[in-house]
This record gives sequence, C-alpha cells and structure tokens, in this order.
Amino acid sequence: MRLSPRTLCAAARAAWRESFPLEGRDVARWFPGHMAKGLKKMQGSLRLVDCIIEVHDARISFSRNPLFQETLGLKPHLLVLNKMDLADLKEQQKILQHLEREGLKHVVFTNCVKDENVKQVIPTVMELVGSSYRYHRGEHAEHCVMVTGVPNVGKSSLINSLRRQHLRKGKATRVGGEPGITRAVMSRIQVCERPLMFLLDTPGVLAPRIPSVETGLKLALCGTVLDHLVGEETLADYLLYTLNRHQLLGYVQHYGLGEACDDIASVLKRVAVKLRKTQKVKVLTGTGNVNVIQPDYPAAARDFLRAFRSGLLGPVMLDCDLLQGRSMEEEEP
Ligand SMILES: Nc1nc2c(ncn2[C@@H]2O[C@H](COP(=O)(O)OP(=O)(O)OP(=O)(O)O)[C@@H](O)[C@H]2O)c(=O)[nH]1
Ligand SMILES: [Mg+2]
Repeated sequence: MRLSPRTLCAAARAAWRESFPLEGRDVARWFPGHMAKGLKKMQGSLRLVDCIIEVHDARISFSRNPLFQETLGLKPHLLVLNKMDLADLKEQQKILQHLEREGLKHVVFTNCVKDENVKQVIPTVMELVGSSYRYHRGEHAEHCVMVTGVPNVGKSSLINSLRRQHLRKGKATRVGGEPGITRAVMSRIQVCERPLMFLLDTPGVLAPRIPSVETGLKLALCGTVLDHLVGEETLADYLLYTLNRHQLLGYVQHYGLGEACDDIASVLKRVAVKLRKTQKVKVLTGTGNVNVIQPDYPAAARDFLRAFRSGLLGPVMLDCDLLQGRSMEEEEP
C-alpha cells in the first residue's frame, strides 16, 4: 500500500518533538566582555554620526539586539536585513508590517556577497538624513554613518559591497565566517563620492541579557555566537528540531538519509558514515585490544551546521513563530 505524502508527513510529525529543552543553559556567558566596551565606544562616537545602519540577519528578522534602538536610537535609523539569499522571504510583507509595528519603518533586504539591493542603501540613508534635524543645520557636505549589528551578520561585508558598487574599489575591512572578526570601532571608510559618505565599521554586539534561551539558540544557529560556547552537538540538535518542526526536510536529501528523523544521535551517526568522518577507538576487552570504528559526532555536527549556514539545506525563516505571534516558550505548560 502506498501512503499519501500527507499521511507520511502526519506520521512523521507525530514522532517529532513538540518542544526543545531550554532550561539549564547559561545564555549570559554568550556575551563576551569586549562587547560592552564596543557598545560604549559606539555611544561615544554617536555625535559624529548622521545616521545608523543596523545590519541584521534576515533569517532572524525579529531577534535583534534591543540595545541598538535604546542606546543609539536618537539618530535616523535604517535596518538592513542581510543574507536574504539564505532567508525564506515568502512572507516578506508580513515581516515588514511586523517590524513597522515595532517602530522600524525603513528596511532594506540585501545580499552583500552578490551585491543585491545594496544600491538602495545610500539613497535611503540620504532620504533619512535629509528629513532629519542635522540636514537643516547645513554644516558639512559629507555624511558619516555608523554600521551596527550583532556579530557575523555582514556589517563589514556591507561596507565592502557599498565600496564595490559606488567607488569600484575593493575590500577595506576584514570579513570572516566567525563572529568577532571586527574588534574595534574603526576609522571612517569612504563608501561613496557623490554624496560624500563615510561609514564607521563596528564590532558585533550582542545584548548582555539575551531575552530568552530560544532567541539565544536562534542567534547561535546563525553564527552570531561562537559555537563552542553553546556546544556544537546541542546546536546541531536545535537545528534538527527546528528543521523538522518547520518541515524543512532538505537535510534528508542532502545527506541521503532516506527519511526524516528527530533523533540527533542517529542523524549525526548517518552523516558521519556518509562523510566518512569516523575514528578508530581502541577498546580493551577480556581477550585483548579491539579496534572499533566510531562515528565522529562533533565532525558530523560541524558539517550539519556548515551546510545549514551556507544555504545547502534550503532557505529558512527562523522567526516565523514570532510572525504568527507565538513563541516556543509561550507554548510550554
Ligand atoms: N550568504 C551570505 N553570506 C554573507 C552575506 N553577507 C555576508 N556574508 C558572510 O557572512 C560572514 C560574516 O560577514 P562579516 O562581514 O565579517 O560580518 P560582520 O557583521 O562584520 O562580523 P563581525 O565583525 O564578526 O561582527 C562572512 O563569511 C561573509 O562572507 C550575504 O548577504 N549572504
Ligand atoms: Mg566585521
């Protein structure tokens, strides 16, 4: 008998976890001390700045750092939702409406690797600055913009992309796949000639109190926290839970698993075998030493996370629960 896809999905869903254990995680440790310093320095440079560009990851549009709006909120503000190539933006209008309700009226989605939509950034900044108080003082012809955001969302990539677009110049600031690449609030980097505009690159800053463990895990999944602080296997488990919960089953095909599964140990085992990431371990038995082949679980977890982060498992919108007005923590009894 052949089962319909709907029946298969229903059967699979029944076996999937309804929630992820959130207790006992020390989210406070995920906020390193240098970030507090960075934020202070940013506040210090604020008077030199005409506008703030807050860069954030489009896959977690609502899990932003509230501190940016609270401490830097006096200046005109543009939200750049970057990595749009990795985000599921089917509900883009709803996302924009939700952000507008939070007071964020100026939003641009970008891909700073392929320079998509980056051309919209400077005209929007000019519009915002033009309608602000500073413009009417008519002092300087040049504009200075501070780029803020949590780690690893593409702040430095945006600066480099703007330079490619408007100056036909190469890299001015270092980019990297890990959080914490930019460490200091840097000197001004020119990104445009007409209008003359300079950008200040800044280090990524997480909120000292991440509002919930769930938000912390989503931030970590997008690479804004160093993986080892959360634990690669925990993170891989949260990824599996999230993908199954949203029925994003691209990982099944990517790793040739045959079927979806909600048990991380068994998924990582099969991933390790497929990637030949196994290790020989000596086991002492009563009759002597025996070499046993074991799956390399940490290596499989790293590959699973890497595949997700580079978009190989398909686009995602990790904050879609918030779009529908419910969170996992609310659902718990
Ligand atoms: N897929 C994709 N990757 C991007 C995009 N923008 C940046 N990246 C990648 O994201 C990683 C982080 O980029 P950075 O520009 O260093 O991020 P940052 O916000 O300056 O990071 P910190 O300085 O560590 O806070 C790099 O590997 C970039 O290549 C994008 O639009 N799409
Ligand atoms: Mg940077």
